[in-house]
Amino acid sequence: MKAREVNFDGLIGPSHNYGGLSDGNLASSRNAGDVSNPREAALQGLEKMRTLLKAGLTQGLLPPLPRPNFDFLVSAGFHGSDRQIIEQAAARAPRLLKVAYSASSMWTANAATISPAADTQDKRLHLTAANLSTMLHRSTEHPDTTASLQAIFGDDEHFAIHAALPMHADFADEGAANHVRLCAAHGDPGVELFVYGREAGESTAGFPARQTKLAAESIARAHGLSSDRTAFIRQSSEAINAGAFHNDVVCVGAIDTLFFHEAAFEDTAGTLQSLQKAADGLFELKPVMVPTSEVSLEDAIRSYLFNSQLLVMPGESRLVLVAPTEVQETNSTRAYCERLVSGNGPIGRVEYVDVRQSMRNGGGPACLRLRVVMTDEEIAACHQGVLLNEERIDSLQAIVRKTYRDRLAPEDLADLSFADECRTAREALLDVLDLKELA
Ligand code: SUG
Repeated sequence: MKAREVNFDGLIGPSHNYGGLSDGNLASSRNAGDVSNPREAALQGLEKMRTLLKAGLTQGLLPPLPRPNFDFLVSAGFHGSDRQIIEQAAARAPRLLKVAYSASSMWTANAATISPAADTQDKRLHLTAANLSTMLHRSTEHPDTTASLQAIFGDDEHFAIHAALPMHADFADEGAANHVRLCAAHGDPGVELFVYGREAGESTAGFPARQTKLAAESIARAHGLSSDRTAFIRQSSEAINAGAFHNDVVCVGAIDTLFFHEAAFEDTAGTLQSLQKAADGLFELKPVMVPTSEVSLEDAIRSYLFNSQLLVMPGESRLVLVAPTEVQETNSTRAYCERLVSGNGPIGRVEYVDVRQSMRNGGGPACLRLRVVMTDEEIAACHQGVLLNEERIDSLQAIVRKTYRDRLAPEDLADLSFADECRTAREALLDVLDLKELA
C-alpha cells in the first residue's frame, strides 16, 4: 500500500488567550492572564502550514470550534439571552467564561488518535476523538471535534470514526499526543506505540497524568490493531512532574526513528526492547536518545525540542525536524541540534518555525498538528475543502487579518461584541473551507 502522512493543523481561533487553565503545563501557568494576540497566533500557524506545503507535503487543517461555547455555559446554570449568559458568567464565574472561550482545539494532536488502514483489521482508517477528560476546558471539545471529523472523514467505506471514550478518569485520553506510529514506510504495516501516565484507578502524586493505559488499550481494541504490533509504555513520573503533560513534550517518532529524552519513559531499556519485538520482521528501530547530560529535562521542556515535527521531506534522504524557534534560542538544545545533523544519524536537518503565540500556552509545532497517514484513494475520499493550497492559505490569512483582534486581555471576554466577532470570523473561515454545515 502506498500512503503519505497528511498533517491536519488546527486553525487557531479568534479567542486564543492565556487562561492559565492547564495545571501541569508550565507555559500555561507562567503566562496566565497575559494579553494574547489571536491574529498573530493564527497567522503564525498558517505560515507553518505554508512552509510545509511549499516543501511538497500534503497539508490539511481542522477548523476552530464554536466559541464561546454557550452550551457549556448553559450546562453550568447560566441562562437567558446570549448577553445575559455572558454578563452573568463574567460577573459570577470568570473562570468558566475562560473555559467557554478557550481556543484549545488548535492543538489538534489532542483531537483524536489515528490508526492508518495498513494497521487495522478491517483495512479502514480509524479515528477516535479524544475525551480530554482531565482538563475542564479541554473536556468540552470532543462533541464538536467529532462533528468536524465526521464532516471531513464521513465516507465510511474508507474511514471509521469512534466516539470519545467514557468521560471518566479511568478512561482519560489525550489523543495522538501520546501515540507514535513507527514503520518502514508510511503505507506499510507499522507498530503503534501508546504512552500512558497511569493505570485506571491509580492515583499519582504531583501534576496530573492525563492518559491512562485503559484508554490506550480501549482505542487499540476499537481500531482492530494487532496485539503483536502494539506497545503500551509508561511515561516517567519524573517527566510528568517536570511539566511533560503529554508524551509528545519529550518524544517524537517518524518512520523507523524514535527521538526521545533519556527521562521520557519509566523504563527506557524495556521500552526499546518492546518496540524492537513489535517491529520484528517489519523494520529495524532507530532510537535517538538525548541524554540528560547534553540537554536537561528542564531545557527540553522549556524549549520544546521534542515537540517538533519529524518529517520525511520530498528530495531529502534523512528526516527533517521542524522545531520551534525557542530550540534555537536555548543554548543546550541549539548545540545539540548542530551535533545531531552533523552526525550521520537518521535526522539530517533542523528547520525552525515561529509559533510563539501557541508556545506560550504550551503548544509547539507538534501539538498543532494531527498526523493522518492516508492513501491517495483516502485523500480523494475526504472533504477536499480542508486540504490546503497557497491560495486557500491566502484567503484564510485575509480573513484573519480582517476579523481577528491583535490584542485580547482577560477582561475582553466579558464584552458581548467579542462573541459576535468570534462567530463572524468562524463563519467566514468555514465558508473558505466549504464547511458551512458546521456553522
Ligand atoms: O492541553 N494548553 C494545552 C496545550 C496542548 C499541547 N498539546 C500537546 N502537547 N500535544 C493543554 O495543556 C492552555 C490553555 C490556557 O491556559 O488558556 C492549554 O490548554
